[in-house]
Amino acid sequence: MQDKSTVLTSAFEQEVYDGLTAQPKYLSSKYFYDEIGDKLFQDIMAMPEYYLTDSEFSILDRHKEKIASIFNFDKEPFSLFELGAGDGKKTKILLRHFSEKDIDFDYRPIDISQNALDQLEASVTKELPNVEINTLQGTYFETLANIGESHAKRKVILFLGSNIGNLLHPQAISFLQSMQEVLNDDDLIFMGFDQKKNPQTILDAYNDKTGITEAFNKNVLTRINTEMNGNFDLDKFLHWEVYDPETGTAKSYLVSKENQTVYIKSLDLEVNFKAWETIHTEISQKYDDEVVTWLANEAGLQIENQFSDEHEFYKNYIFKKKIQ
Ligand code: AVI
Repeated sequence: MQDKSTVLTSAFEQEVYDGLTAQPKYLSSKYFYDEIGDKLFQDIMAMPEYYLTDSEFSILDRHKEKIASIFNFDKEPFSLFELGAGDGKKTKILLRHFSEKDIDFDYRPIDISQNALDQLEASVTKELPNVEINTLQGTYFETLANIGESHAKRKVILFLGSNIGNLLHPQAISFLQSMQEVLNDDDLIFMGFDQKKNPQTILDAYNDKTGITEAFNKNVLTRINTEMNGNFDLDKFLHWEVYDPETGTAKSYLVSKENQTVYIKSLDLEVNFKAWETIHTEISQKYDDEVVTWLANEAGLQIENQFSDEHEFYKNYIFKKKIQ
């Protein structure tokens, strides 16, 4: 066990300590992402089973004209903020269309990674030279707070990829609330929500036969091994996915295949696993209109419009501040 002299130096260390000493054990999916995890997530998005990316791509392509007319309803200049822009592949559909239609806007992607922003800026400047891009480095919450209500132009905030699905409902509501707080009356939020559907389609998306999702899930253990001097044997854990069609919650686990003890040196922590004991690592929530309406309402927002792909697998909703 950890003695009193061991100092936990980062939020990651503290959360690993808390999660692996809890009953049942858990680790946060935010720690899947490092250079290897980012690449694995890119690979997931390119998998045929992971329908979310193609669905959102198709929505943006099919409805770009209508989306442009809503974003640009008053023909006044606006700023298009994007939270967690990544490589901007989907967003470029809108950027290209807005640029071709001579819509007056500037693009303000927000990301924690300066490297991701530099790459995005370089590719947008090359492919879409008429688009004005101003990158903002920081966490969503810091940067949103800084944008504030004082931003001179009207704001449209994009949050794509159903990233909200990695939050439990109470966290999703406070996240939406923190966005709502920076909105003026004419500002908009455009957000992706993966929908409830045939449970098998969902299980296939999170449990591909090629093992990419398994490697992604296990990357949190790899990170503990490299960053905290741990000795997890990845082969002694199963990737396991469950989906509850009633609540719409997909959950990922790592399941210990045998009785084993893992030692994490930086935490001076010995973790005992019984055979078939679980570590819960991620939720990927699936939604329907009722739940999205409820979340929005709780956060002081209302749905203005919604767009769906042809299979109704996925929806993008436009929110505004609720009229009191
Ligand atoms: C980033 N996030 C929305 C993905 C999802 O679908 O929950 C992460 C992911 N996990 C497994 N596959 C993809």
